[in-house]
Amino acid sequence: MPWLFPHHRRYRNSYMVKTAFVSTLLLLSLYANAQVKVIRLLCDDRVEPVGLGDPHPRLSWRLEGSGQDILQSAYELLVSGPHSRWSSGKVRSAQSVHVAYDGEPLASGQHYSWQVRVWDQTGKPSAWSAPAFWQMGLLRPDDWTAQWISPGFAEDSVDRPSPILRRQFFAKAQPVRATLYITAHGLYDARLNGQPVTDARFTPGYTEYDHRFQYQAYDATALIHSGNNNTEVTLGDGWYRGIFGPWNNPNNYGRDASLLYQLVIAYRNGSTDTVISDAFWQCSTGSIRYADIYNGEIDDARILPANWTNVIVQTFPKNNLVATLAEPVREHETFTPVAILTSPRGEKIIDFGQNLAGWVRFKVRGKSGDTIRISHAETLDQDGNFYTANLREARAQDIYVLRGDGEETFEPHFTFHGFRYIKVEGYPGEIRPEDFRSVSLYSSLPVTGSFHCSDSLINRLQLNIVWSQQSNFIDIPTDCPQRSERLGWAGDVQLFAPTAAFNKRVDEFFEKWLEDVRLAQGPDGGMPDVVPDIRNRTIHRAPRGVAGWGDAAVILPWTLFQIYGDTTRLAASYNSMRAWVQYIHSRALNGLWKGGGYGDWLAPDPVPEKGRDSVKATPTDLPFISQCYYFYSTTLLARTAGALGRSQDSVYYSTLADTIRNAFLAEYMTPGARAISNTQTAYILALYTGILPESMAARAAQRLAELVKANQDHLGTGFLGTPYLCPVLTKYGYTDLAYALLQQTTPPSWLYPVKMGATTIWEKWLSVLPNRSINVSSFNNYAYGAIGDWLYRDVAGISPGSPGYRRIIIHPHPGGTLTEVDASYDSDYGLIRCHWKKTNDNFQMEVEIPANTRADVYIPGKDPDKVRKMELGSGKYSFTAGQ
Ligand code: RAM
Repeated sequence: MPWLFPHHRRYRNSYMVKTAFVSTLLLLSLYANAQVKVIRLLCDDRVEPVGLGDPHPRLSWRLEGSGQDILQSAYELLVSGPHSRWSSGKVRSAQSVHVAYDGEPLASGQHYSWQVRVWDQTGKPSAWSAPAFWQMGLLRPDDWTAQWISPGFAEDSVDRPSPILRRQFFAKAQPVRATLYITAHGLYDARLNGQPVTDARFTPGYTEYDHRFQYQAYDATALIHSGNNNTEVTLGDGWYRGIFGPWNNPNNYGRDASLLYQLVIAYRNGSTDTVISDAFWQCSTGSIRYADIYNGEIDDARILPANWTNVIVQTFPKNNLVATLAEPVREHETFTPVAILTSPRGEKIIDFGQNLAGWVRFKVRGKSGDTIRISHAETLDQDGNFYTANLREARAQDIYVLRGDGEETFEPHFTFHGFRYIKVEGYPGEIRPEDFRSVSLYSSLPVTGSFHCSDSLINRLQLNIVWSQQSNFIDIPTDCPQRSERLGWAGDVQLFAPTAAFNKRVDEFFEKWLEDVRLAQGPDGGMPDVVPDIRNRTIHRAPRGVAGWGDAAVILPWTLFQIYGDTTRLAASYNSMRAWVQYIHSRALNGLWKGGGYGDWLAPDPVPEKGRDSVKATPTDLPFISQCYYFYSTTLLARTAGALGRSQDSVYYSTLADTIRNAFLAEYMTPGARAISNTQTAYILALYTGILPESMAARAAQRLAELVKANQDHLGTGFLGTPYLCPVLTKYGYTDLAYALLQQTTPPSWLYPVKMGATTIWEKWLSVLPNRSINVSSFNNYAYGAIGDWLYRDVAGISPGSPGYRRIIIHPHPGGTLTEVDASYDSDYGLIRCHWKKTNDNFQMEVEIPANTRADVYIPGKDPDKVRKMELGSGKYSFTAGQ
């Protein structure tokens, strides 16, 4: 019995000795001179944002101090703007996250600086924090004096070079502040005096363009000088008018490429100049001869802009412009080639070692007109040849034509590819590894989580999850970065969101997407299964109301609320959540919703293998699945109503949930908890969603466990069942079985792809068969990466005990062959960490709890009765248990 607490007394002794000793030492030094510090000031969850659209920005800070049990008892905020000053006064409150600014109305374009100080639990004040700032965006349509402009020349409707728009302007002095507000129909690359204004890519981002365009605001002070200046903006087709969507149509949202540009230059004497897009701009085209998200980019470096002509002023609306919520896409890691190969077919191939979304940057010397073609692929085929069959219609090729004047560097601008390998054609001279880099591109969300354990295959799985997350977070959450799809599939989003939120800070990113959900939802509450809803532009009546996909309208806001505790945001989604439930409700008959759609998408057909009898998978009944989701969304809506103080709604939807449950039990379950679909997913959904009464849960869980065992410790689940398989097994006492599934290496399993060399999560359990033949699919789809939530939550044991982690649960579940796990999550309050280690003699656990929170810490024992629980305040603790 290596790490069991032999009996209660012994356990108490070992804990008391250890922690009492530690705390005594700390307390002595703490109360001698400790003063709490206030750090990491965030405004609307961002560091010093420029271009804020929120009239009541929500301010957050962290407390930092040595010792234990730090709590905030009061705070004071000070905000100073150009014409106003606001002090909150001393507010007796523990709130340190999302405190709404409540001073004078904030003015368009203005700069505000702010500071905060707090009082700790003993009433001792901190010093004032270092100042931070935010800058407002253009809040009203009238604030835009700029006009929409488009090139004045005729364009082809598909094969068109990227327009360049330019203007010269005069600055009467060196500015003290210059801010550029900018957006486009299409994508933009803006320069001032030849310098890029930003390292953000694919701006202004992808939204429901029929309803809204984001604009961005940039501090351009350093790029402008006294005297003559010039500015130039290149426009790409992007999501707006490039080829995109299920039928590969161009011009989905419009045919024009247009720019809206407003540069406000402020001088020391208080005066300002504004440079705007208007009829005085000129246009031409340059080296970018073609650029498209799916197909790639053609750059002819010999071509310089010439024949500048007039632009056209357009009357497009400006009342649909919105400030940008989320961090932009930027370039991130670069990879050097790990191998340069010649395939059996004679192709020159570079392997960068990591599948990702991005592009290749290379250097070259050659003659003017030499043409290099770079093709992209995620994998090689069974024989080692370049494999592109899974790209569907996406050409995914970049072409560069050389100027021929010495060393040239190329990287594209308005496309991205999902790839690990490239095929190089036409490269003059030898292909040298030092001349090629793959560059990853993704939304720059702060990293919040880390998970490491003693099993290197699981560590690679975690890394693959992170890579599939970032490859598919390119302004919108997508299903794949490589083929002619790259759509915001709602089911994938809601299933993966909890995992995504451990790895990175995702609230603004998903909130932006949720705003599009609200706009895309029909007046009847019906949810498209893809948002932005491009499918309804190209397919007549694309599905609405798909179980598990449409439910993202409810599940995602609720999930975000659990993690970030932001009631303002939850309230913003409330109507949309209710509309979705009403949509289902109005289509249900006798309490039953048949639903439609994809069911347990891509659930495996187990492939017979040597030494293992296969159990033929029967798909889970679609109406059964739909009913579970009907119940789940209704229950979450009732809870949301409760959290928002809408008690009538809460009662109404709880009662409706009972009706849904009763209909379910009558139609789909025997009294002995046998489901009409005898599948893992059926039991998983019935248990996870709570539609099964607790009285039936233990038996249903037992049946689930039996099904897993009958499948020789293999999962049999698709998109909907997989995320909750291990969590449900843990909840009902089958953690050992969950570990058996996690550590399984034959297919279908999470580690089979890892063993096959995967560097991202595959869309299918068997995207590559054991004989290495390829089963056409995406090699980069995060859906099955949803196991990550269980790794953090149950294996490492970190989860919110109350919305936003004000209260924390630390409850690790050791198991399998793991001897050590070290994981952390950087919550709004600070770092939460749990590190456990199992030796032959004992179980050791180190825990870190941030200031201004409290945690319920569970110390595992060998059987569930032996788990010990204690409540702790902030600090670092270590425990040793057992002999
Ligand atoms: C495919 C992808 C995507 C999924 C849909 C239903 O396009 O697998 O992830 O949500 O199908």
